[in-house]
Amino acid sequence: MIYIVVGNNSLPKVVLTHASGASAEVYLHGAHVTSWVTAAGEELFFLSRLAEFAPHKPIRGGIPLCWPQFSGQGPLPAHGLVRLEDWELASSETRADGALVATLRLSETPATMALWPHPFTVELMVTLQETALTVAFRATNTGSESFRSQLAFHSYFRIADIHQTAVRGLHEVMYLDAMNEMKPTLENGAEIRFAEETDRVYMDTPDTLQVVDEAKELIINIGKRNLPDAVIWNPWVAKAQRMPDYGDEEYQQMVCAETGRIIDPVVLAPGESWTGSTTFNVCATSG
Ligand code: TA6
Repeated sequence: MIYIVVGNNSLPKVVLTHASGASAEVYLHGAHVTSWVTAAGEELFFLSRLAEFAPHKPIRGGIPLCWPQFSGQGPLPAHGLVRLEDWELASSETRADGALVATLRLSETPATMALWPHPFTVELMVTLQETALTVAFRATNTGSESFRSQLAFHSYFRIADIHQTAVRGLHEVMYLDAMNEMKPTLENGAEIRFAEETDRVYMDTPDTLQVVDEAKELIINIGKRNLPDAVIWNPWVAKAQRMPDYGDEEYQQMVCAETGRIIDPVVLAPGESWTGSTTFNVCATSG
């Protein structure tokens, strides 16, 4: 089933409940996925206990959509415009195989045009299956001039303990280290572990990576299409204390493993569209 309910702070959210018991939630505010619960009852996304559900504020957790700009890599607000706008539920369907598909849509608004003078239509297709969640983002240039755009699914994963968590799949990949003036650096470890603030943009990455939650004996597999880059982020202690919508201790229960097109932005000519997608599924490491 797919239906709209009143969510936190009276913001509307789309709820998808699969026949298997799996479920997902997407706020119309920012087309922001805030929850994916597996059929086994495991919540895979982190959502801060201090997350603000307020107009023109991003929700801290889930999957913030960063478009047309990633982080501060341009003149727009951090991570762009669309995570701050109210989208609409354009369509919902149950496929013959039982998968649920909700499509959310946003076109330019006076607020976006004031900051970025380009007409556009963006869509987020959320597909929930028994053992997987897929998010697909499509951008269309509906204006008369070309524009460049970056996209990132800024996914916050809920983990039991950052000290027992690793990210795999980025061995021998070059990254830009935001903790060292964006210095190009080679990832020489088979897995990434965390002991300090970590903020890295990995370039031209393989199309699969994994978040390994050793304490919960779970692996979150992340498969991406048309998204060459990945970002790994944990704020650690000092930055966690500086974020008002994030608990001081919450850096221990989350890791961001983001998928995107950041280094080589997409240039869309008038009338052109572009799509990037990511599929998440989870498996046990024991047994
Ligand atoms: O993706 C990592 C990052 O760019 C970090 O530098 C940090 O700023 C994080 O995003 C959160 O950004 P936000 O604007 O959502 O607080």
